[in-house]
Amino acid sequence: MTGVTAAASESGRSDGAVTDVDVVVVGAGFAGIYSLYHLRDLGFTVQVIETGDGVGGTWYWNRYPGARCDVPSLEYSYGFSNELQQEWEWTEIMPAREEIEEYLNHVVDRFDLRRDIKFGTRVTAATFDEATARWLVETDAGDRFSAPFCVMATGCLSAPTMPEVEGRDSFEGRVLQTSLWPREGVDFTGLRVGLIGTGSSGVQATPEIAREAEHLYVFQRTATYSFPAYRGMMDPELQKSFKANPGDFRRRQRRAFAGIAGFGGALGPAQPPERKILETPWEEQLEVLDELGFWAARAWGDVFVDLEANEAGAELFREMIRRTIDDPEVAEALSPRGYPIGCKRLVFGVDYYEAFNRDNVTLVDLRKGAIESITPTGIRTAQGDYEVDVVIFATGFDAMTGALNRIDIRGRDGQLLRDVWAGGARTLLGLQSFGFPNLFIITGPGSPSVLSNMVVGIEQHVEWIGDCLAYLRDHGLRSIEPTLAAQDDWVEHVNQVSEGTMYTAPTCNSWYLGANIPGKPRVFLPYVGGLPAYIERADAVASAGYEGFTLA
Ligand code: NA7
Repeated sequence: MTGVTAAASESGRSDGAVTDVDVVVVGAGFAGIYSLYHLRDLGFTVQVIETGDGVGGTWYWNRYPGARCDVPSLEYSYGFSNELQQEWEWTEIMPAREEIEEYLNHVVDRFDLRRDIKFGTRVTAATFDEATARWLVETDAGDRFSAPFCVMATGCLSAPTMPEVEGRDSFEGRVLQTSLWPREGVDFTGLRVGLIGTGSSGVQATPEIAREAEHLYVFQRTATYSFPAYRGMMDPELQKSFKANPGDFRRRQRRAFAGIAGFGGALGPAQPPERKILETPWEEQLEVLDELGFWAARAWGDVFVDLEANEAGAELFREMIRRTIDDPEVAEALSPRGYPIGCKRLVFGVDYYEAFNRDNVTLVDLRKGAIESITPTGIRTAQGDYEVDVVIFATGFDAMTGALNRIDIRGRDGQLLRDVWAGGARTLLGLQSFGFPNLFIITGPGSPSVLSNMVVGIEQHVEWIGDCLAYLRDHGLRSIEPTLAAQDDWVEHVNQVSEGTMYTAPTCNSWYLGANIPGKPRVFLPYVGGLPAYIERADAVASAGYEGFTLA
């Protein structure tokens, strides 16, 4: 079905050539790659459009030193092809960015997918034409694709944000962003570096940059709970036992709350233990601290479900910081206070706290005086000036909705998705939004997405979409869209299950809630009910002939 039609196209536009395909997929990370493979396998013609010059999404862009996945490699990999699982050898338990990028390039070449990916091209607009029930997708390179279906595989953390700091453009040194890191890498030898942000990116980069730079200043607005990341080379026996029965392992993943089967035990116990921190005397808590270090805070069943218990766990965590950091003032500045453990996505680092014992690392606690401006020679705060050669922004993303809202997505009646979502994203199952027929979102807001193993969530979504498109084709139908009532019910359910959890505590300000973006409505974006319950619901909807959706 792929072909170039000139001038008057089915999309109704007449100003240039339009390429017709069955499905346009936006993005070539884990989600876009599998969408291409799976939908092509089902007989659809697919065009993938990717901004980067290579595949990988998150693992293509975030090239900062120390970038690493916090889910074990055997868990964080595709299960759709047994041949692929058998032939690929992971070298580390927790894969580094480079290894994941290599893996995804292997997948793309192995299944001959590259020929249908257009690289170095950003999608700027997607417009639905009701008369033809087709999407017109336009790019910054002037391409125009027309397709009945559009799959947004745009990622949950792919729209970087850089705060509007006065004077940023006046800086005479180099400005870097962790999520847009230069491909050739950066040599910090002999340089004074200012790193802003202490989320996962800042925490992973800190010890790496500290080893190289003349001096590293870490500008911290909120002290983080950083747990020691598991590091280790892959045990060949473990990999062998995985390969002996990967099907069983993949089934267990989909039955696990967060899509992680716990294979090899690298993430500790899968279920929270029975004991309660609120019923444990401090001396006994300290014994657990002696044994488990920072992980002690997670060794009680009540820490993640009860705010008082959570604060007890946080105090134990702070005790471990005091034990780790030489300077008591620095230890106090690094101690997270005022928000629960787990309300923000857990951060995993290697030697993060230890880096602050180095002579060439200074913590700048912004609670004692915020950043006021960037000067030509450094960073000015209310507590003084810091002269640096490089400023690095590790300041995060407009999560879950940012990448979609940066595209002019116009559905029925010309309505813009970002306007419709101005008060908060609304979807049915995180897959589709009312008013936007035939537009699918992979791991969209309202699905387990970032609260589960992304690869498992992605595979499940791609397969659901594939089944749906095949169903429409088999039944001679051309469009699908949620009903408003079903969408409202789902949004209410998503909100309901998040109520009373750590995630929505009044003291919590996370990107899950959009709280890191000025003006973004405070709405809890992912679905916290767990992957198994979600899959059960999504499967039931499909089995009932796509109940809650309008098919035409
Ligand atoms: P995060 O987790 O959103 O972290 C961003 C960090 O940047 C965080 O410490 C922020 O402080 C800080 N930040 C943001 N804006 C500013 C300004 N204006 N001044 C000072 N500090 C600021 O992004 P990451 O890239 O680290 O990680 C994103 C996800 O990737 C992570 O959760 C994993 O899923 C992988 P704040 O806490 O808002 O006070």
